[in-house]
Amino acid sequence: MKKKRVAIALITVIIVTVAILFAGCSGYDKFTLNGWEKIALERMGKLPDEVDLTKLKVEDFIDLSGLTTDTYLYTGGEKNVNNEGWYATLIDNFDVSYTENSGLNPQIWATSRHDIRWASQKKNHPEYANYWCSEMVSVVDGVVKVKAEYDADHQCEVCKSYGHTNGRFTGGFETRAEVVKSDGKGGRAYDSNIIWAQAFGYYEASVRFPNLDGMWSAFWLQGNEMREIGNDGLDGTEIDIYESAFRYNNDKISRMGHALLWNGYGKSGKIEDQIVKLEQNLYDGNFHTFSLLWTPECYVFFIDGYATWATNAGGVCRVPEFLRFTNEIDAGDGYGPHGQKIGQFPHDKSASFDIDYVRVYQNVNYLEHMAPSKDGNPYSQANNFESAYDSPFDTAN
Ligand SMILES: [Ca+2]
Ligand SMILES: [Ca+2]
Ligand SMILES: [Zn+2]
Repeated sequence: MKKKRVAIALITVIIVTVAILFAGCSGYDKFTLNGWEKIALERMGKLPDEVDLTKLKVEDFIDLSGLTTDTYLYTGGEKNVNNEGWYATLIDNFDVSYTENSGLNPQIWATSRHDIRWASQKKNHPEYANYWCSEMVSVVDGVVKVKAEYDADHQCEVCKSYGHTNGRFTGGFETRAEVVKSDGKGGRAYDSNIIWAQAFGYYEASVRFPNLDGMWSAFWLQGNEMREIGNDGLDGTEIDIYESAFRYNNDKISRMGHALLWNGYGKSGKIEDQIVKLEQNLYDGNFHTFSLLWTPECYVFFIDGYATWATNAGGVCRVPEFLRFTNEIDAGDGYGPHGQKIGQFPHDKSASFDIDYVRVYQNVNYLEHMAPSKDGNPYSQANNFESAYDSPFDTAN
């Protein structure tokens, strides 16, 4: 009996030692929550040393219980608000396929504009250019599929009229319609017509990455005023909930990038980003969830339901932003976002970025923190979701 206890104690010591050694070299992140874990801790009534900060879940931060996960669009009037003030605003399970609009609900979505996304980086290979085309987007069995493939004889009428017939084609869809017009100099310009936008709230999508060299996908938010140089990120911030440029993992650990970009993209542009290391393999061929809690005080990012980054960089955006799901292909340089080497897209293979659902919720307590709209009316398509913020350096709209 006594001997057995000693043996058990010894085995325990060995297991604990091995566990510590593994934890020491595994490289899984502690995750950088910058103190915003206090939102979860206060709700749970716990102290920081009582919880594992790598295991804080969405439901530790917010309570979405009692709210629908069925396809739904809030268009005004009665709200079904739960105890914590949350209500559903936009839920699309893509379980209804529309005859037009690549199968997407035209009340919510438009496909990203037919255009060149990245010019070829190889002079002798103009066909390495990456083009976006609506015809690459379809809704199949409750899933949006954004295909990516090389096409030497692309037949889309719009793409053909632009001379985009030989290259790497993919696309995206968003809650904004870009409408082409003349730039007055024989070229193309675009109106950015927002179909649906929201400031603050909780945003979640379940997606499966395209699994080929030279590719990445993204779930991100943008506003029409995010190029305005004044007001830091308050008048618009690109919020990259994720960008999947981390298929190559030399140490077999999954990585993912979150990012915030504000004050435009030129010299004035500011960026704050975070690359997190994960235990789970995000390239296992399954769907994974990526979500954002955007409060008036901070942003909290989640992967598969666990908080991976929190920050208030740029000041927190106070204007409505539209949603984007986009698929991208390298244009011969073999590099993707976050400085990642992603390889060359193979011309004899195709891949698909799959989106199973999108869920967005709002909280009644956040509404008063929104910036006023330009015309004083509620934000809507009528005022193109434009805020009263103005900047002498405005380079957008
Ligand atoms: Ca700004
Ligand atoms: Ca679905
Ligand atoms: Zn096209």
